[in-house]
This record gives sequence, structure tokens and C-alpha cells, in this order.
Amino acid sequence: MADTFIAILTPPGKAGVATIGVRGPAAWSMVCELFQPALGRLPASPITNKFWYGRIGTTHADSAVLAAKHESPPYVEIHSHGGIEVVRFIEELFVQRGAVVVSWQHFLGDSFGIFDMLANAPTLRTASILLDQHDGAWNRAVIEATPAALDRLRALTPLGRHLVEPWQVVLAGAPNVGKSSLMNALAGYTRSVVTPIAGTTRDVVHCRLAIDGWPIVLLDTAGLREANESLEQLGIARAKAAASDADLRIWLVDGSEPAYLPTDADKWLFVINKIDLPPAWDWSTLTGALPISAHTGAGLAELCAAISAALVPAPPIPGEAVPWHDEQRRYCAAQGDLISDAPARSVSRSAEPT
Ligand SMILES: Nc1nc2c(ncn2[C@@H]2O[C@H](COP(=O)(O)OP(=O)(O)OP(=O)(O)O)[C@@H](O)[C@H]2O)c(=O)[nH]1
Ligand SMILES: [Mg+2]
Repeated sequence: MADTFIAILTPPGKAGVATIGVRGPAAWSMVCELFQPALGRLPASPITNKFWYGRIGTTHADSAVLAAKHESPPYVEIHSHGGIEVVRFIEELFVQRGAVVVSWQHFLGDSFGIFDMLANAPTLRTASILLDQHDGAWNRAVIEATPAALDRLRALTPLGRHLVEPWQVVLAGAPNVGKSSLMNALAGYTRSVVTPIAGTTRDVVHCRLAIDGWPIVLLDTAGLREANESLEQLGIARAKAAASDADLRIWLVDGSEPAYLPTDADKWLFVINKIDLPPAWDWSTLTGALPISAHTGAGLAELCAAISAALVPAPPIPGEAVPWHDEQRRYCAAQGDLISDAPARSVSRSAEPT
């Protein structure tokens, strides 16, 4: 006989209510043994979407709500008081009667991890994209599977990797240009130490935030310059490593001092800080650079918009599919190969003498 599974569907801890799922051939007979409705008796088999209030337990019992979710195979949920001991006690009652404890992911049949990702969605925007996937956006897109639809799925692949995992955005530049001040201005609190002394930040300082609903880890780094001191050299090495691993690199320059620019200019989004001070050079020479003031907040909204556009150039519309799982990304890549092969094959075939 197949197993009957039990899983605690709510997180462990102190709470008003916990939900415990029981599914399998023996689920209903176990419930009938353990649950006494406040009114009447339980039917011989579960009636889908019917609820009973009563008590669960034998010698000891606690009040609970029993919900029948499916008749066959029997699937019930018990909504009990929350709290580690009450939940453990109810789980134990079922285990004594032969139920097998499984994780909530296993219980919900979360083969592509969508429930797990939904539980860990860091922002409302990513949660709503994940809900669309849960509601079948991916299946609809795969049924359509036109070359244009597949192109679009491939374009959304990087976003799919960041619906839970944040993007890494690094702030780099010469010492004293205002990197830590910018981090604090974007974070909305003093995350990083700011002083007028060049070389203040020595290590990589992380800060989690959301820009335009996208989860981001902002990395403030040591100012880059020729350093003699070993501690500063170590900080600079870490800054360079953080920059090379980042999804987006922001190079900050001080508009009130002579500009210090990197040699690999094409890899950076340039931002000119301290525009509240008199300019020391012609900012228009740095094409595409965004002027801001970390002190007054000028230009920060435009900077956030630019960061958002750099990370997700064409965000999904509501209900649109986004590949969130490695297997789906592999599918998109493989379909791309098939489609790009297809015209080549038909051309060579038609070129053959008949
Ligand atoms: N006027 C003005 N001053 C600013 C602005 N942003 C930062 N500063 C000042 O510039 C100095 C250096 O700021 P930080 O944020 O510590 O600069 P940093 O780039 O992190 O410096 P290091 O950690 O040494 O590399 C401080 O005195 C800040 O108050 C700004 O937008 N306008
Ligand atoms: Mg700093």
C-alpha cells in the first residue's frame, strides 16, 4: 500500500495558527481516529472543500479546524494552534499511526521549486512574477513556442536567475568621491562609514535593498588608488574582485575634483557625484554619465531608473513567462539551437538537385 505523508506546511516558530497536511490512502482513517468534530460525526470519506471545527488528539487534545482538500487520494489539512510543541504533538499522533514525515516542498510536489521560490521572494514585484509562473505562464508560453516567444524567454533568462537571488551592484571609484555616501543615500540609513578622509572604506560593505522592485545587494568598496599601506592594498584587491564578479558596475567620479577614470570604460555605468558643488571639469565630456548629489538626493531617482533598466531592460508584463529553473533555461537554449538549425537544413535541402 502506498505511503501516507504528513508535512508541516507553515514555518516553525510561535504563531497563531499552523497548517499540517496529510495525504495518502490512510489519511482519512487516521483523521477519523484522531479528530472529534464539535458537532455531529465525520463522514465515511472526505468531502472536498468541507471544514469541521473540533478537537484533535486522544488523551490530550487541542482545538483545530479540519479541512478536506481532496477525496481521492484523501488529502486533509489540519489548522491547529501554532507553536513548536503543539505542531510536533499532532505530527507525532499521525507518525504513530504510520504516516511518513516529508518536507513541505516534497508534500506539495514542488518539482520546479516554484513554491520554495515564492516562499523566498524578496520583493512584491518578484513574488508577483513567480505567482504568474505558478499560475501557468510557463506552460502557456511553451505551448505557443514560436521563435519570437522563445527569443523573449531567452531574453528573460537573466531575470529568472534573480527572482530570489539578488543582483550584485558594485560602487567603485577613487577614494573620497562619495561611494559610501551614495550607498547610505540609496539604503536610506547609515550603512557605511563616511568621513572626509580619503581611504575610509577598507573592506567590501554589503547592503540589501530593492530598486524598482528588483532585489539588489549593493557593494561599497575601498577607493581605488596606488596604495603603499598593506591594509589599504588588501581593501583595493577586494574591491577589484567584487567589481569583476558584479552584475552591474558603477564608477563614481567627483564632479568637484579632477576626474579619475578606469581604463576599461565600456564596463562601467558612470555617475558624477557632488553636483551640489562647483564643477572642476566639463561633465558633458563623460558621455552618458548620470549627475547626482548623494548629499541633496538630486539625480538619485534617475540613477535608480538607470540601474533598473541596466538589470532588466524589458521587464515582463503581467502573466508573462519567465524561465525560473535550470531545466527551463536548458530547454530555451536547446530550442534556440533547433530553430536556428531549421532554416539552414531546409535551405541546403532545397539546394540539392532533385
Ligand atoms: N558636497 C558633497 N559632499 C559629498 C557628497 N557625497 C559625499 N560627500 C562628502 O565627500 C566625503 C567623502 O565621502 P565618502 O562617502 O566617505 O566617500 P568614499 O568614496 O566612500 O571614500 P573612501 O571610502 O575613502 O573611498 C565626505 O566628506 C562626504 O560628506 C555630495 O554629494 N556632495
Ligand atoms: Mg567609503
